[in-house]
Amino acid sequence: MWQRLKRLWTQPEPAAEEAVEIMPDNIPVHIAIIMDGNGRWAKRRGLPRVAGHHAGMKAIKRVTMAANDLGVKVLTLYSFSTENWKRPQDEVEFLMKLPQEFLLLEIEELVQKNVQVRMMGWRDNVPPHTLAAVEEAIERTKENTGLILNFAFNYGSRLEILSAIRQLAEAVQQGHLTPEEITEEDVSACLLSADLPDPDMIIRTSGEIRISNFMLWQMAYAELWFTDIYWPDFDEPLFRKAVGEYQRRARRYGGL
Ligand code: V0D
Repeated sequence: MWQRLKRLWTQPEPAAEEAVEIMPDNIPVHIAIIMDGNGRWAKRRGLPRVAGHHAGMKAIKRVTMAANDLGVKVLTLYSFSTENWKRPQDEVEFLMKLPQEFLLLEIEELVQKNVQVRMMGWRDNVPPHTLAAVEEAIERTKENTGLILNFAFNYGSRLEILSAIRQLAEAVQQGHLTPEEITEEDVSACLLSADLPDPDMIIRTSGEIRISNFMLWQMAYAELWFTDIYWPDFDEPLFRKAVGEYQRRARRYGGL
């Protein structure tokens, strides 16, 4: 009884949102999401953490389709950080099976909906079976011209910036340019997101108000949006609420 009541009290509201008016102009071009709260979602239900990761995968499908319908061009999803290797080995092993499972279930629809899959992160350390599934999805969708579904996977922003610094230092040492000649564009071009626009909006779920080593350089002008809802409960109405809020902010601060 107590357990049941505690669960009722402490669970976040299901994301029951009123329909939000969205203007067809001024849709954010690039939305990046920190998909937090899978473990807590599971704990609240008395389920193992991995059940939360699995439910989180279902939310990816919903949000991808919602973003595609709205005409968003790039959806970046932070699915695994370079620090996540420190988690218990059995959890890491489970996580490394999710890309395969996700792609096995969803690839046909992604192909059919004109979605292009990409990976932003370091390929080394990723188990071969995981990487093979990701590379196959990238290959099968590379000609698609619709939404870019960009998985930040084995990604960390400081390491990304450090790598850019090393590339530029190397170029200076080789005599290709001087330190004074280095531009912001040069730095952007050395990042893993080189061929993508900067995110217009960053969403983090599950009540944490931090950026946690995610797209630190690229987020310079991004609107930040936070919700207490756990990632597995994130749905289309809540996604549309976030985009509506983005549009209200852009109307207030833009155009001056
Ligand atoms: C667990 C919530 C899809 C976040 C979503 C290994 C944590 C479910 C992918 C995926 C994960 C990655 C690359 C790709 C296709 C799919 C994924 C991880 C975790 C980290 F090309 N879900 N998902 N990757 N979870």
